[in-house]
Amino acid sequence: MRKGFFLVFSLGILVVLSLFCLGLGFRTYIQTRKTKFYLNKQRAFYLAVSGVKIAQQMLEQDMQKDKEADTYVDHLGEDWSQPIEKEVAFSYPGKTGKISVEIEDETSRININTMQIKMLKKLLTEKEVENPNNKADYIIDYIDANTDTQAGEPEVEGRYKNAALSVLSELLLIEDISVDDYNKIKYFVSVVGDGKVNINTVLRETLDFLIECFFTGKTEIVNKLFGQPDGERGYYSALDWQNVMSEEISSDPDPVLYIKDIFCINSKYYRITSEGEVDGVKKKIICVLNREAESGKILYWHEN
Ligand SMILES: [Ca+2]
Ligand SMILES: [Ca+2]
Repeated sequence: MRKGFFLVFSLGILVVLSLFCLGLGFRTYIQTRKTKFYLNKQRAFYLAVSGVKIAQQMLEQDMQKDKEADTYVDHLGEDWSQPIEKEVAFSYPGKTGKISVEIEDETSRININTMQIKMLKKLLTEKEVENPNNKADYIIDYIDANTDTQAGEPEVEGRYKNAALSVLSELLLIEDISVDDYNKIKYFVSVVGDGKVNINTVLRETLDFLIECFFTGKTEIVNKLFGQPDGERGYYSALDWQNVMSEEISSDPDPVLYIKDIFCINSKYYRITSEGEVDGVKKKIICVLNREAESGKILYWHEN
């Protein structure tokens, strides 16, 4: 009887101990995996940061090149606009990481802070945002210094910034603007720049929209303007694109007059998207910088 009891008791202890060891082993396994994950995440982050540095250097070199040639032009045929993929080897063998970097010209988009209300309403309508007119009013009221709403009522205190948006996602703080609305317009607008759009980097869709704002039904102007005069080379002077437009709208005495403040041929604001990857663990940095500010001043920085 006693013997049996001891046998069961010993077996019980053995089972408990085994379970404990298994649990401990599993916890250690999880802990090791977690540590490895965070270590790789950190490595990926440093790779992403060096990707940002590479991009900053490329933009700096481009600025120097433009300065030396005395042609301040930024277009999609330049080195900075080509995506960069780089394998990076670590100090211990067999370990590598990857950096992917993309640079976009922020002035290929329209600055929402300086947009006329008519234009903003048109953009929201075209991008199929619901209640576009009301939402454009809310955006304008949020940004403009004026403290009366578009409808003429006094603005409710605290609901409006009455200053320019600092980051585009601030749109989501505005009454009625949903994530869905934001996603519909985010590729066409920016919050930096003097309001001019770089005709050498603009998206076809944005160019379509801009021309349509000024010359209804004149899509042939877009065909002529886009990608001219020489594929990806871009326009080297404002006169180049103005001449193309004048030829196209000869019935109008001075079509360029309407839009001379809409386009430019170079840019100082750039968006860098840099991703580091180590063992399948990724870290992404998105930042916007003013490359003409001392040492490329970062205006916006986001990590995920
Ligand atoms: Ca350039
Ligand atoms: Ca206001």
